[in-house]
Amino acid sequence: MTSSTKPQSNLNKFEKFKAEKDGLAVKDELKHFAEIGWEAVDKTDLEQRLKWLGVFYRPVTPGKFMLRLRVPNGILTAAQMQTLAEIVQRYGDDGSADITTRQNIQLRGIRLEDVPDIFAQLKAVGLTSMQSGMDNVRNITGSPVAGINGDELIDTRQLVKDVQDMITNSGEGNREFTNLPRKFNIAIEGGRDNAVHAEINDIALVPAYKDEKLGFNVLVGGFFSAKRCESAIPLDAWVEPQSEDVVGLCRAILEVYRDRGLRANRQKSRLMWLIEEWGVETFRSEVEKVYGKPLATAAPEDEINWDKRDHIGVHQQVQPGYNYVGLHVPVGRFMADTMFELARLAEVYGSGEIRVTVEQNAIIPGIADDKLEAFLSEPLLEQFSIDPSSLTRSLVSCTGSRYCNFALIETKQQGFKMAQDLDAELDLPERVRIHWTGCPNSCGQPQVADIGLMGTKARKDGKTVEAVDLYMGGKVGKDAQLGDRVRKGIPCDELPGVLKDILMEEFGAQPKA
Ligand code: SRM
Ligand code: SF4
Repeated sequence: MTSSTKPQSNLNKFEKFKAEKDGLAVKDELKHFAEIGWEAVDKTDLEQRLKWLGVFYRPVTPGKFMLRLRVPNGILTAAQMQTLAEIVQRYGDDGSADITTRQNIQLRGIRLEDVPDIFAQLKAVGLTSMQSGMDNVRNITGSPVAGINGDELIDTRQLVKDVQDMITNSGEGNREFTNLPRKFNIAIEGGRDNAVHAEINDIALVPAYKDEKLGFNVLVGGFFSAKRCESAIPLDAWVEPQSEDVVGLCRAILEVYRDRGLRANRQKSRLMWLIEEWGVETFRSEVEKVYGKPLATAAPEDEINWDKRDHIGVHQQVQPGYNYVGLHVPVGRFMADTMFELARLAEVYGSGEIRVTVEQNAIIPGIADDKLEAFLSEPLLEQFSIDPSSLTRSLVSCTGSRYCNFALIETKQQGFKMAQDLDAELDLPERVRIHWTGCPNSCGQPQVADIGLMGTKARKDGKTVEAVDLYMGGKVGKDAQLGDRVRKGIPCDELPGVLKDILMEEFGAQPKA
């Protein structure tokens, strides 16, 4: 059953507009929109359906749209990065790009009338933005060092791409999966350090040996929302690491979610709510029916048994004589010039590839030993350091109020400044991962951080001020676990002092000599 034929009752407004016209339908209207101008576009098409194409109207910057791409497994070619740089460049100071917490890229400053051209440019280099927003499957994440990491168990690159191609009809758009009850996240991890935060995805495949054979254990139902956050739970299933099985299983889970997922209340529509309503055994057997063959039971344990790495700095690849170098991109933000430069460096020194991470940083792989020294003296590395100071190194931030109308606070700029200031004051014995998120939607994943900061408002001296709720105790890598809110409503101007105390009391920070 496709989404459009699903019988609906008690439809909420999102279900109604999806039933009236599929989000993907606006793809054929882009030229018309370009002619009439964004102000004349139907409100639902403008503010909602365009997101099916990755085109986001930004109420904070009307007329300057955000374009969310898909970057499967976080891997881009230099030519793709160059194209993205060219797109952003035409918008001058309005043009920029962000690496997202899903190992993806978003472009800013985009004019709606340019979108048809931009889509042609993207297609020419094999990129797509289809189905990257609203009730669709988001960018599919994988280890950013897939295929180059000596300790890898499964190279996920092709698998991630195959799953994306199935969902998006190779980037052209696929109406089979454009009317899910809600957004949906998939991660496929092939390494031991859980680079993808498997536990916070609706489907996560994690490496596991079953009867000495390597494959994936399957976790389901992880999600964050303003109402509730949950870690994924075991489906008690194991799949072989072949495209047919991995794609088939993802398809089966998506079909069950699409056709049977809860749609009445958007606050209770993510996959976990369905799993809970049915019980995981029933969910598993419904998936198995659609999968069309018996699902193997899970391996007793998975192979996620390392601490999480951040990939910054120089690392030897599995290919002898080659290195990958992780560059710290402060709060994930690029301008056209830095994107051109990254593309150039990847071509001149590396294998012509750039990878991005869920920590919003970049990796250039394939740098031969004899080119390393010259690479490390390139001016871009002064901006995108391979040895950043402690707190800035592990800083992650969502978009915040600069561009996001849900935001209750500004995030990237003040987060970066606070990290820099505290780095200047304190010596830290180990990494402390601080994540900022501008509102309870949790795009900046404060629950996975050592210190998570979630935007809110507080009253101070009779005024409403920007503030944060404080989360602590998030663990990543092996034994990943979500942090909890431990304090509410800390005004942002008091935050540097609060963070300093926490860093000294709980993370062994010492004032610099
Ligand atoms: Fe998110 C909505 C940005 C990762 C949970 N998210 C939004 C919107 C689209 C809201 C809007 O229309 O303004 C934000 C766009 C702002 C902008 O202009 O950039 C937005 N989310 C982001 C990004 C860009 C944050 C970042 O700076 O990296 C991330 C883009 C990922 C991507 O490439 O697709 C991003 N969002 C996440 C994550 C993290 C993750 O996936 O690991 C989450 C929590 C995990 C999850 O979804 O389970 C997340 N975003 C949300 C939610 C709450 C979902 C829910 O079930 O309630 C919303 C609001 C919604 O969907 O109703 C939301
Ligand atoms: Fe916007 Fe809130 Fe997501 Fe930040 S967490 S990008 S403020 S929706």
